[in-house]
Amino acid sequence: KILIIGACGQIGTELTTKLRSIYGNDNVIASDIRKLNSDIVNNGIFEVVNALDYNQIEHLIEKYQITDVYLMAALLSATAEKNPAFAWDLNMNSLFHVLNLAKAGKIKKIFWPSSIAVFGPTTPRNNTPQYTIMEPSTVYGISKQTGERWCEYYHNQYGVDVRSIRYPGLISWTTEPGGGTTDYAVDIYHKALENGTFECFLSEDTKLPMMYMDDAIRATVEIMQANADDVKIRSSYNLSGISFTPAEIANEIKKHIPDFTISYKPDFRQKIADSWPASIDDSSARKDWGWRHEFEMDSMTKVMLENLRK
Ligand code: VAH
Repeated sequence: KILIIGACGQIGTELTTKLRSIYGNDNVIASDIRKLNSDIVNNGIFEVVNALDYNQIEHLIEKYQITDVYLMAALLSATAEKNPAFAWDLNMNSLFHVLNLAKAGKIKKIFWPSSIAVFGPTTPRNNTPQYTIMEPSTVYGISKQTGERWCEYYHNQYGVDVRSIRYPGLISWTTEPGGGTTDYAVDIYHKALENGTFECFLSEDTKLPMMYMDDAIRATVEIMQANADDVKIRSSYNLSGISFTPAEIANEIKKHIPDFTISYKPDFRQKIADSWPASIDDSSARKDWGWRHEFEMDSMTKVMLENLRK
């Protein structure tokens, strides 16, 4: 049985729906700090839980005889910069709770999301390797890098089966992001359809690694279904889909909405984006557990606009 913590968030919503469809509604328990998404709350089992409360999580694990936990609760990069102390508390201590429950033998497998934000301004920007300089300059990035170290430590010292992916910016028409630096790449589609124009908080040539949500969810399911021996990296895997700049995505949208216009007004998030890679080398994920991305910028844009139009 599966427990998803943070089931109403940007990734959690789609992950919960996917896991329910694969493993059945009775085997997937969704949880979040509040009842934030009516589909997730009403279409299966839902529990209110605080990711910072060890006892609450332990209680749910015993109540439903949980074996696998997906810990999706976190503060994203931009929000974390506004509240560093709380971001650190939430992002780190929720992870410790789950790692310690696995160490105590109460759960068997953990999924924990990392991010390309683990890299920093001194990291090689293009085709960033799996193993390279990592000096993240955001609280979010520091929390993800530290989390990766602890995941690997718990695996090596206590045999905890924890699996992780460094997600790029994720783009979806079903759920909206909250508080990230890559959020513009979702908002641009909404604004293109609503107003035909978009003001971007990053500069036109800011290239960042991105991925269509379906690919990211499939990667998550695949790494969790892989044989334990094939998951050789127990910190977190580089994962790559597409990389583009705001100008490039705007041009792609113009193919469907010819009158679409974009303007640029970089804010504090520009500095965060500038500290991150432009593209990612994910050959380890491809080799170890057979990862392949499907969506390119054109196919993603088509699906995004088609579905948002409805
Ligand atoms: C953020 N979407 O912008 C997240 C992500 C690649 C960055 O982890 O904070």
